[in-house]
Amino acid sequence: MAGAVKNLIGGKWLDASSGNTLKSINPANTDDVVAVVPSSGRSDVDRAVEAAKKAFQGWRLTPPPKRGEILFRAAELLAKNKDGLGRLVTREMGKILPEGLGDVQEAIDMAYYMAGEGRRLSGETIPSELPSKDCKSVRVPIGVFALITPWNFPTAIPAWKLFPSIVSGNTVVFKPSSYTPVAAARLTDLVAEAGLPPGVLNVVHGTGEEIGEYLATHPLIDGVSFTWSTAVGEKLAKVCGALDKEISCEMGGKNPIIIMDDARLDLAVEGALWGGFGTTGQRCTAASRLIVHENIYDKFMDMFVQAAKKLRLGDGLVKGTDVGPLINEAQMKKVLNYIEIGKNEGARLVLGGGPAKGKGLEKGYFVEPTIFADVLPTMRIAQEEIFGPVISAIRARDLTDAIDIANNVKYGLSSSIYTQDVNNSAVAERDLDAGIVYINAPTIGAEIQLPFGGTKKSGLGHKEAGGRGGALDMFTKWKVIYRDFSGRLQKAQIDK
Ligand code: UN1
Repeated sequence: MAGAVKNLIGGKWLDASSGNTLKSINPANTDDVVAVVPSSGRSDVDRAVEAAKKAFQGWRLTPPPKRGEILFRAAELLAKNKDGLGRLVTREMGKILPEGLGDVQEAIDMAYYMAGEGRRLSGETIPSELPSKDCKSVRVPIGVFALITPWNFPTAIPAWKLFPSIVSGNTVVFKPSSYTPVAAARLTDLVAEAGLPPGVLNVVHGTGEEIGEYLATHPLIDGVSFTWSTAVGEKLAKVCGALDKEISCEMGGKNPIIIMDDARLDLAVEGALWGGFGTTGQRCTAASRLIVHENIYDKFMDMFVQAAKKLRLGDGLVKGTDVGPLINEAQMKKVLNYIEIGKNEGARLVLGGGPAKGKGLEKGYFVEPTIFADVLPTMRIAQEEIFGPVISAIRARDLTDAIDIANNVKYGLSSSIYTQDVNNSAVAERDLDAGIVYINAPTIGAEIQLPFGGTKKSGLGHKEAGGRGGALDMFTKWKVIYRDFSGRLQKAQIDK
């Protein structure tokens, strides 16, 4: 057991006021209880939001470089604890250990990057049309933020939201997924230990059903940053919009890799395996569609299926494992259901297609890496987000056809093309309707110093990560200051 986890409210570690708890379970071995966690209710949320509200005035006035120094210390603590925290991510979420460590590394990167923002957070100075008058725009914090995060990146996605919101001068109430609360709690322990004043960062554990919407719509909440499904994000955006709250949502994806007939097929096979089956397909950025030029379709598919057959399923903590379990029974049922849908739609199952059996897999939520060939672009398995190890391969006549197929879904998060032709890559870069385009790399692996987010039903509001054009826009608002030191009334736009 990793022990018991508590809420963090106004600098104090507390149980849920009801005393209710929930268990965090290892998805590779359901006998393994990672920890017991508070199952909070509305009164816990009320307390946390009030603590954040109370801390806001002091934090708003703390110089940003000082806020950044605390984040720098948090980054150092995270780096020191990377190994243990990475193992915890793997144990609680299921992704293989190199990815568990990568999850933590993404959080570390974000902490260092946002620590530096403390000394930038810059606006503009712009000349006035009048003498002895100056004008500038400054970024100011928005207030109290609700941060609601999913289970697939238990430390990285919280870090995308926590560090920029805090360095910008907001105070926050963070509700991590109830499937990965322990890794989130360990992350926030380390951030608190770095020296944040009480109430700046509050953590409330519990289920989305119980407290998610209540937190987001709380009267004292000024802004909401949410990552998970399009259905929940759109609903939250509607209710929060009606309440005049700032809200940004990162949501689903149906990300394509286009493989042209001039591509290096060895590279494309490797990229498709990593993009499609990495994290067991449980990324918003997962490559769930391969759009393959008809001239090389058979050859590529042959190479791809042969390579996918070699993937080893198992506990992510065991060395040599390539693919871990799904997060829980509900996700497993959803993925298996999509496999049935694919079969019924007439797609050709060429690998996998069911729960994985074998030694070491008895007690986890394992599904075989699954590949459907000859998928038509209109089939549900080519249109809907599955969030599991299921890849649909579609034939394309040429680049124009491939881009049409790629764009003809409701999502637009990430996309990719494999080609050795500079003109093909330029056309794809211009015409793929997605927030992220990769050339000769799979759809996953965005770096934190660039904005992250999608078009269409993949994203709402501001982008995550990055600085300008990304998270700083999410967590600050612009204020414009005019200062007249002429000692007389000067009138803009009025002829003398
Ligand atoms: C997600 O899937 O929700 O680009 C986030 C990537 C990671 C982040 C994914 N850096 O795949």
